[in-house]
Amino acid sequence: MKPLTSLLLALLFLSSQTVLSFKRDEFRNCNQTPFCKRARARSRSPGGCTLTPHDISISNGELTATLLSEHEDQIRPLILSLSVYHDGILRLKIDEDYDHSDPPCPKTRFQVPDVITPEFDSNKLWLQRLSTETLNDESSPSTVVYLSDGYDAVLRHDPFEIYVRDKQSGEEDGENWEERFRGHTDTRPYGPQSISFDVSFYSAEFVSGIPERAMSLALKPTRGPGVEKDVEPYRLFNLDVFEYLSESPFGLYGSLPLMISHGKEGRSAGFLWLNAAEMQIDVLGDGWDAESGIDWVKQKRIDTFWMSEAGIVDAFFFVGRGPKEVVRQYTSVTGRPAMPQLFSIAYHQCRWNYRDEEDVENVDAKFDEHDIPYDVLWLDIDHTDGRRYFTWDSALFPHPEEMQKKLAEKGRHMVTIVDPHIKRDDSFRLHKEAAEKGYYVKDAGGKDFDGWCWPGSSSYLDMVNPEIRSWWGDKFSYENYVGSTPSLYIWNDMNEPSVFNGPEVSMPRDALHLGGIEHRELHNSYGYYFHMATSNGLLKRGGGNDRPFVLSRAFFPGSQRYGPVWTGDNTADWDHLRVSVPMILTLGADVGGYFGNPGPELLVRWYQLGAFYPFFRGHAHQDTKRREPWLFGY
Ligand code: NBV
Repeated sequence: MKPLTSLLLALLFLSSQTVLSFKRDEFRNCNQTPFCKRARARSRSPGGCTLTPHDISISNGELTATLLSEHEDQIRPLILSLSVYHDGILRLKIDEDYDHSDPPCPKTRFQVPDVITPEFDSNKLWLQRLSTETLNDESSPSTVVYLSDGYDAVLRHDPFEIYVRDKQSGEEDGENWEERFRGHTDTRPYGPQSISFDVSFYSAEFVSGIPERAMSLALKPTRGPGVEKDVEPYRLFNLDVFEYLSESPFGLYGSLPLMISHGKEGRSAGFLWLNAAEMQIDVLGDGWDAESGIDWVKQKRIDTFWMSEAGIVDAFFFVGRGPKEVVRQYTSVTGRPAMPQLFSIAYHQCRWNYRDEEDVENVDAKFDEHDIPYDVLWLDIDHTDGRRYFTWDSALFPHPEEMQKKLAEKGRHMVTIVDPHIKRDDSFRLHKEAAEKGYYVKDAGGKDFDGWCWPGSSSYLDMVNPEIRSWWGDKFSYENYVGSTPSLYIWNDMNEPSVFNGPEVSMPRDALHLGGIEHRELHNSYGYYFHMATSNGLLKRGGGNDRPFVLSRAFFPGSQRYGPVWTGDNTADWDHLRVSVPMILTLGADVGGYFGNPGPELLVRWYQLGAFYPFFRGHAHQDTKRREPWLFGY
């Protein structure tokens, strides 16, 4: 028997309605995604791993080993390291051994920077010794590492597995180089480089996590008995999904590769894979592996299968007495949520768009007239001069400072939108400077990437580069953002990034970032770096004495340090009201439904529920009827 509340990992590394508008065909499914199709087609079982650990030893306070495959196609060995941190957190890293590579490796795999907090790194416990034991009735030995007073980490040699053991219980593609999707060609200059592995959650009644998707909190099985053949794995790939469906597992604007299990004994476990490339995850239903002889009822185990297009294994295992403890451990790795501005926990009023200064003044006055409390008024993309962010339309918003001051006198704030696509217009200073400094993401041919978004032809800043983030941050100073005042805060939208004419409405995977990193390797973190740069800019603007407020649509682990996120463009119907509840257990949602027109009853109910959302904002699409709360005659 395997121990209670344990996580197990076996690795396989490969080298190298209104709703009618949701267009499923615009996006890839698993069969159209070579790494996913190939990984899913392979047979899985914990015993099916072909890797074996060799030269297990301690180096730098960590357990290290070399992983060799029995397959002849293993191009270079893999290096494994297991490290232990305060609070019983286990970290597993696996990367290729570039030093013993023949032929020499042209490129190292991407490791996501700037997510793990420096404090977490300093919490590493220095391993002193390892013990090798033959556990229970197993035939092969295991190396055991002390994790905490309650738990050990076990590395089983054959078949290769890593799991967390509760001490007290005593239990234990078509592989072409180039690849095409809907007329877009991905050159894949480094060929296929995917990773996949199994993770099992013991004593688990259900698993949740891996937002964001408009469905129940508990994740339903995607494979196994009774699950239809064409059910897709859960996909983590930040996308701008137009008019998304309410009861659908389809992945939306943000990605958190964190899964949490919970069992009847009140124990929870968590697994985080820090990897920013596209990920797909299967949750396997009871009895998926009928031949294995596993008694699923007794086992109370949930098996999952994780696949990613690129990157390395950098995984964290958490165990605790409930989800709260797991989340605490998770935030000790990726950072605690930012302390919100007091005003930001109250009601926000938004619309695409409040037309002009007079409209702003009227809306503000009506709240007072009807004695409805509100704290923040928002301006969407059309307050700018031709969607050049940091500017104002001089005919519609000629006096931005005065407008903000009038609100501020009543203790109210304003939020303006700043998106990541920069209009390619030489008379726009921001663009000129960015182009001259070489700050844009490059296309596969090495030119500034040029994509279509709200302002027309646009380029995108390479936010993974700290120098560019710092330059961007300076744009929020009062001198640079002309017309801004201390009561103005920011909203980052479209940062998946959304590119209207790109594959799946996003950036091509072979676009290039700092140091030749391909976009495919960091896609899910692009919006995170943009959010980080904006938030740090506001911090600088306030001389360190003001808390930033920056709302972001895209997210990744660590986003909680920089500000709130929300569920994007939902719809004014009852299903979207309902699904907003499981969704906002991880995020916030537009009150009233973004698309469509809510009737009075739906809007009232939405306000009643929204008052309990962590981020409470009424918002609507430009084609909807005006719906400020006093317009409904109650
Ligand atoms: O900036 C316009 C909208 C915004 O109102 C909304 O909240 C975002 O989620 N934005 C998306 C772009 C277009 C939506 C159809």
